[in-house]
Amino acid sequence: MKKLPKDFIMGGATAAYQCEGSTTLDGKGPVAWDTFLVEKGRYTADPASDFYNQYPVDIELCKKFKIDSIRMSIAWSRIFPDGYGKINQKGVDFYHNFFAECEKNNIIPFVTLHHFDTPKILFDNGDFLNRENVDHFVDYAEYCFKEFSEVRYWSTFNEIYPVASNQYLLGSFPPEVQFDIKKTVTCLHNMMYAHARAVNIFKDGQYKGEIGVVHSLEMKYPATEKQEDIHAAELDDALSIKFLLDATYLGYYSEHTWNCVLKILAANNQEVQIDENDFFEMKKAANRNDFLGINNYGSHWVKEYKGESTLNYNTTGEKGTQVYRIKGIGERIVRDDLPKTDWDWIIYPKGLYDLLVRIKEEYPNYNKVYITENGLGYKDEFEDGIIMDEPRIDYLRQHFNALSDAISDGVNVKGYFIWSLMDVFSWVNGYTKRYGLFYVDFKTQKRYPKESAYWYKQVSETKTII
Ligand code: BGP
Repeated sequence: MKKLPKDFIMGGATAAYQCEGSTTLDGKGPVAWDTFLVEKGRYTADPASDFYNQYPVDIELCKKFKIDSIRMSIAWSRIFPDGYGKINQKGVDFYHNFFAECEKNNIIPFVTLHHFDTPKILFDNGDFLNRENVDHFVDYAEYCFKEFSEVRYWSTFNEIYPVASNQYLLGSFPPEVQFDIKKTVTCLHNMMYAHARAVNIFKDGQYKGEIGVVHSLEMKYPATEKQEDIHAAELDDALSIKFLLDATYLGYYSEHTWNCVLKILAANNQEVQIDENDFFEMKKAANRNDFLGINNYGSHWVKEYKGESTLNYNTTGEKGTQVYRIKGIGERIVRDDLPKTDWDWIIYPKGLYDLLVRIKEEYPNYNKVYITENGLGYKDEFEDGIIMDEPRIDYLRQHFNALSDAISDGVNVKGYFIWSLMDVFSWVNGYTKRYGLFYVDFKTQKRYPKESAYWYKQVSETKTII
């Protein structure tokens, strides 16, 4: 049986919009998702897991189940309903109360400043395509560093790549723009620049604690050994992995990364201008990241694709319906020989191992890693309060083993946050795709520990992967 280090943090992850509910309560400002979900008529983020009222229950569960830390996010529009300017004291109080409850129970809050929920006024104004919003984000970050001095772990952003690609490439998030590489790259760069500025403010201001960023990083492998497929995987990798890690740890884009991005843009008849002055802040921040947060749910196999972009994003859990072909990059193929979730996400724990080893080799200044999200989306069955989620335990066991191997091979991984702590609502999949250690009955808001919660507790107590 493999082991984890003694000081390894075992956590559970959440995000404000996916768990809090109370989306219009106590002065909270709107976000684009509020109207988007109503327009789609599928479901809304109310009540979600009613974390706004239930957080003491969730903290208590953490304590009981030996979960050391809750990864959560501050809803920017609870603090600044318009994104900037007037402060909403009730929002500020809510988070102070939450942090105090954590402190009382010895649970570490691991705080993200932005998890897909830009205040609506700023979102409608161009979100991170608009450089004014970079300034607003940085001001919001600085306000939080000063106000919430009880926090010791800060992440600037959650998943910059999915923000940019879901908004402007795949169109699965509002404003539902598809196949716009220029907007995708501009958004990626502006958010990385905003991250760098926030890091520099944090470090120059000598705030206590650690700061980092949470990236979604999933390996891209060539579908075959053909040169064309190797190149397609390289292009996908450059845009979705290297662009982010170069920006984070080099403070500029390497020649290889930038050439790949230019190639993708050219294939789509687009160009991007980046202000060279941005690299000043980015280079200054490159060695100041205390940690890298990694969200990892699977891996991708890519082959050459020469046609127009076509997509089908599996939002229903109907296996085998996913299609992903992007002009100028390639096609992510279905691997029939590998297990998949009902939402067509390929389960490949070795991908996590390969990714970690690669980061250590390619970006030696990465400092340390927290796995900030990983977990299995599953249609849990609830029978008289009992939830036997054996496939989730199996998924976790395999990923913990991969992690332990990476640690043995010298990667500095200091903690793991399962997605998700309790069941939450899923952005494009609603309430049926469950990830939690604790089952939430969304009608009564009662929590029930799943079988996996007992497994997780044992791993946390023994630091042994059972
Ligand atoms: C990540 C997000 C989370 C969460 C998770 C699962 O990209 O950071 O917020 O939603 O993915 O995704 P989904 O709910 O689409 O299955």
